[in-house]
Amino acid sequence: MKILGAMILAAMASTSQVDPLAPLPDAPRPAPTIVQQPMIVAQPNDAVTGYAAYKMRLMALARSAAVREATIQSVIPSLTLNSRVIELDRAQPGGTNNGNAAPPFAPYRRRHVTSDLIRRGQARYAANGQWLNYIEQRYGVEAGVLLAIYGHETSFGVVTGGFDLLEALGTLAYEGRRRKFFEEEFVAALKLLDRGTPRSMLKGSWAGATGYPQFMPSAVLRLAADGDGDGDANIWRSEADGLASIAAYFRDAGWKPNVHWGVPVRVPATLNRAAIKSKLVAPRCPQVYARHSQWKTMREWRALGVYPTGRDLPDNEMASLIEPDGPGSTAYLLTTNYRTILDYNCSNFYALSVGLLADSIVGG
Ligand SMILES: [Ca+2]
Repeated sequence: MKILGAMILAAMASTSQVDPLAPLPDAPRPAPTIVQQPMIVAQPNDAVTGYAAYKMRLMALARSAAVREATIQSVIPSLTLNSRVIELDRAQPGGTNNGNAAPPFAPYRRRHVTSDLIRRGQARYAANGQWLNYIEQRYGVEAGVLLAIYGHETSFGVVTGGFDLLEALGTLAYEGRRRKFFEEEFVAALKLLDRGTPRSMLKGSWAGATGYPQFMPSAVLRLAADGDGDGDANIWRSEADGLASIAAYFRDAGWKPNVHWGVPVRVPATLNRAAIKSKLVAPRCPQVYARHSQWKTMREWRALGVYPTGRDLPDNEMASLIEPDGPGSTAYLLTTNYRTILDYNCSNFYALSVGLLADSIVGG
């Protein structure tokens, strides 16, 4: 989830169509070759020697974070590099910005707000009213949005990733593109082991996201929640716990109860776009926020001739405008809660399709 943000951002700014919501890129490896060590990167001697030395650093980091010595010894000495993880990481745009136009939203939306996801989301919504209500009440986050995140991230638990998290995170930390980030996540994964989570449970995407919410290990430590009331927060086996954990994440990121994410609107052709352009530069993923207009109240938007086409928002609600495919196409007014979805995954396409899927599941 979150760590894909920069990649998605870069993808949006480039013509290369990197799709953050495609099934996680951890399909089974191609048929095994005869090489006995497929997990080792090219230049095996250099990489192995280098990694052996680097693992000493991982051990030191783990010790300074008070990870139990038995946990350290059970994981790090036998840890190997995963060449597939390196390959997938290097295939990412890596934050380069070539200044090309963003790809269109409409086809993305068709791929990610599908009748299949809507149907399966509706079935879950109908069947699990009791615990969904409980989670909604407890965290103040709409069940539709929780189900939409769950559907988008893992196709409702079908695709949660099969990479060994410690191996993937150790590899990414060693590779070094975002070393500090992955070192911290590696240590967080060790702490999950300390806390009693079995290694066999710690599977996920090549980029280290795990479980139904596709949390990074530090988010699991901080926010995993018990949604079914059995006293345990298991984001890998309990859907209710997975959704409660997503809700905990949203509440922590500032989601306000009873404020919808946004609404589709009709924009008059005469609207002066230059006059509503935002002058703020966001500290985090600025290219994503740059596509949002200035904030105005719904009353002010109506005065400019911008009207919701379906569901409405209160007059005093603040919203900013996005026209993902430019003037004359679809347009949405977005509330502060939309930004919480961006906190989960910083991509306008992601956040819009989560909102639209939520509306289709629960009824906009
Ligand atoms: Ca539970």
